Amino acid sequence: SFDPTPADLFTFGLWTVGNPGRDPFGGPTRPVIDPCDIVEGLAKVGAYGVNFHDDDLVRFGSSAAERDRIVRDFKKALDDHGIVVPMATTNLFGQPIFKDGAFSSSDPRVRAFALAKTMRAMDMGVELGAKTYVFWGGREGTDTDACRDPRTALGWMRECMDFLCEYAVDQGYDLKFALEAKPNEPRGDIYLATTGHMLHFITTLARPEMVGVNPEVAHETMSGLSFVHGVAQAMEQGKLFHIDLNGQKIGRYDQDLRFGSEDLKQAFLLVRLLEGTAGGERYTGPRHFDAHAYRTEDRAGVWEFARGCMRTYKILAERARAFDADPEVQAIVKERKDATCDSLLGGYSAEKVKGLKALELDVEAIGVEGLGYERLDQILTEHLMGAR
Ligand code: GLT
Ligand code: MN
Ligand code: MN
Ligand code: MN
Repeated sequence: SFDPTPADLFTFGLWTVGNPGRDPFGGPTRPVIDPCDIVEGLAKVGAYGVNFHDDDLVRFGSSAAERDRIVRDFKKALDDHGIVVPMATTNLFGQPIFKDGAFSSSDPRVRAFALAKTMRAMDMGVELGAKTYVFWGGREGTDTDACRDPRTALGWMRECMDFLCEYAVDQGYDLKFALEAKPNEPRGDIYLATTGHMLHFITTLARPEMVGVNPEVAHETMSGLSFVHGVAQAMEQGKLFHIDLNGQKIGRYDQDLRFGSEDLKQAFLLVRLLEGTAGGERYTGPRHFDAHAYRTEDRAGVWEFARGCMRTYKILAERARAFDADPEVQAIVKERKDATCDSLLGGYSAEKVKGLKALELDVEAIGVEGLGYERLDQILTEHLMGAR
């Protein structure tokens, strides 16, 4: 059955199923719901976990006593419904103080406030069980690059990330960080625009082993890039710490649509990669949906949306298994062998240099060999359409 169960590790953010349907041109179309009711709803649809920003759970400006009461109630709801909190994050974009960035703001008061807010949010996340901490720097960027040297901004961002890694270690937290890229929106240009930028930035940190990425389908697609390639690069380096699944049309604003509702083929190839049906290592972390229902929907429509994300993922996983088990597919993609060339590839040696330069290959014959990828892609399409 394609009905989701907690064993599937599907998670949603409070801000996703709790999204009231506001957009830049119109107010909410759905009432705000209490985080505890969201937990109950998620349990009913078969989800595994819930993630949140500090401000999703405890309204900005709440007193310490209010915070403690909210956390206590939320914990009880989690226990009552068997829902876990795998990931938490900080809202460093909503308040006016972050209008010109948080960690990259030119104002040291803003950077200091951002650090303090993040540490408090980390404390709360850890208290509720989070093992992964996401950083989405939505305001870390510019509307006019005349305002600061981007190199200075990157330095400040590094300084803050290093500070927070030390904080986590100092507190004895069992926490890894996952950086989420986006090219633009809400800023004209956001620093570290893609997962590739993030992967390099991580190598410049003081504790690179603590930090990985949280790629999002919509964000990489906005950049016009292959999401599958970005995720694969992160996986190959052991850096896929978390993932934001959703749907997106290329060249648009950040749509955050139901998973698989756009570019089903890319979604298929993504699930195939994550599930390792072609033989590669499987992603074992939570499958997080950072998406929200159409603004046209009421509460029932929101739960329909949530079920849709999860069912589509499971159906695609089943389709991917069938595709990779298809003998015709295996025949086309099987590993090619050539004893001479294989012995000359791999690690460098002076011997191999000689061998490679002396190699005589029928370049023309190889150049005209057909690879069968038209057939392969058609088989993929037919599996996807349920015709095989
Ligand atoms: C915001 C953003 C998402 C991020 C969230 C985590 S906040 O909804 O659009 O892509 O993942 O900060
Ligand atoms: Mn996201
Ligand atoms: Mn979004
Ligand atoms: Mn998004």
